[in-house]
Amino acid sequence: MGYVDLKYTPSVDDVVCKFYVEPAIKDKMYVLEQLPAESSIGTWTDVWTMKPRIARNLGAKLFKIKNNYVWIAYPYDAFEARNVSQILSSIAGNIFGVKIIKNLRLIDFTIPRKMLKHYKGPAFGIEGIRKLLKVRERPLIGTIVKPKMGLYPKEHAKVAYEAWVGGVDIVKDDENLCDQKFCRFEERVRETLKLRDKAEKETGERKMYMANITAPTVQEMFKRLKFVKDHGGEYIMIDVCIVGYTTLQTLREAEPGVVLHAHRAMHAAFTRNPKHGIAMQVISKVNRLIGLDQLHIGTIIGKMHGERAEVLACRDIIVNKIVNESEYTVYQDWCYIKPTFPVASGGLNPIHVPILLRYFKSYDLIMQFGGGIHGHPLKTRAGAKAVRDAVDASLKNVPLEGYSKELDLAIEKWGKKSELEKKYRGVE
Ligand code: CAP
Ligand code: MG
Repeated sequence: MGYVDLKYTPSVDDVVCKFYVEPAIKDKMYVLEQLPAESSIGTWTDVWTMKPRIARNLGAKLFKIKNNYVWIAYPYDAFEARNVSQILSSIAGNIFGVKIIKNLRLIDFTIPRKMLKHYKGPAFGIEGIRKLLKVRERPLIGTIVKPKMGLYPKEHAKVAYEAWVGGVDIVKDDENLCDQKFCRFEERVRETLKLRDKAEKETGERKMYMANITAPTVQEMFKRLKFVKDHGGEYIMIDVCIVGYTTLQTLREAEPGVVLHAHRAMHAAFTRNPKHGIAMQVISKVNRLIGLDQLHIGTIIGKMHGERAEVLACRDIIVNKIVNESEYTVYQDWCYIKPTFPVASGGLNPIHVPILLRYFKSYDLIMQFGGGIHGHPLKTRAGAKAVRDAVDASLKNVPLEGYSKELDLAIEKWGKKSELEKKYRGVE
């Protein structure tokens, strides 16, 4: 059967994928036939069990080729619409391992309106989170308790408290802190939420704690979620790429009633190679679809890999109602699905604040600083104040230098803004 049909026009119900493909053999057309075949109904040879109705109703069609890019339409009926795991098992499954393909990258895919309606999307979204935190006109500030692990529960809570009092809105666990013997989950949550209440009283601001509920089983995750809620927590965090999409759908569909923060640890194992794997745009899309309220998408300027155009494409995918076709995206109308709050994290310090605002061109950004707060010369509280001051100064459009003692000390430790500007020339 012919899987390549350049005359085919996708229907509004098709799932359309954009791939980058490099064949490993000379016969490029053979490869382009195999790609839609293996990701829908085909295998390496004809089979007697194939029926005309299967080919007609469920076969994918490669309908556009431009250099190494191809667009493939998958019929709606090929999918269990409410099952992200099943969708990925087709469009992002076996095809990555087929020998005749040297490199293959899924760049983005369109979710048809008919499929969208099976999903809840974020419960809070950007508006809901701003309402909860009572912060309207500025980016939100977060920190990760450092070191990543090893602190006892009371020490962990104290670091969180210092950060909140210094000016941070949200404190989170690190991705590998779960329920180890030196810092039991329940004791950590109890102690940290106790000090959150104290910080709220003292500052008059809302303060949030994102406990990492990543656990060995979904049941255990629900147990930890319940513990957080029973103790007055309003947020939880999940290592989304590690626990998998079935887990995420299970959690979201249970209407957990707390903000869901998505930490994307492990994503780079499949998103980083520009020629092979699954682009971060795809991860961004499924997280918004399922209904994660916040998602790490990269910083452009921090310690983690992430090209500017891709980071901004991910931002558009999780924030905009309509995403237009571009080099990094396919068309998407999100209809009623709320936006996910983008998170920039990894290697940030206060000097990065104005640069981040210029890159992202929006206050709808959660900026997270781990080392950039707890590594401040005057320790955590001063580090948090330096970040908050950097946000204030940036919003007033005044220089960071001379704004406060804490900010000056941060600049002294991590470098002059002007030097950073030079390094990252090209910021518009
Ligand atoms: C940041 C962080 C986050 C990264 C993850 C870390 O700490 O806690 O996990 O941001 O990367 O452990 O590195 P620092 P990404 O602020 O001290 O770097 O957000 O790109 O997924
Ligand atoms: Mg971390």
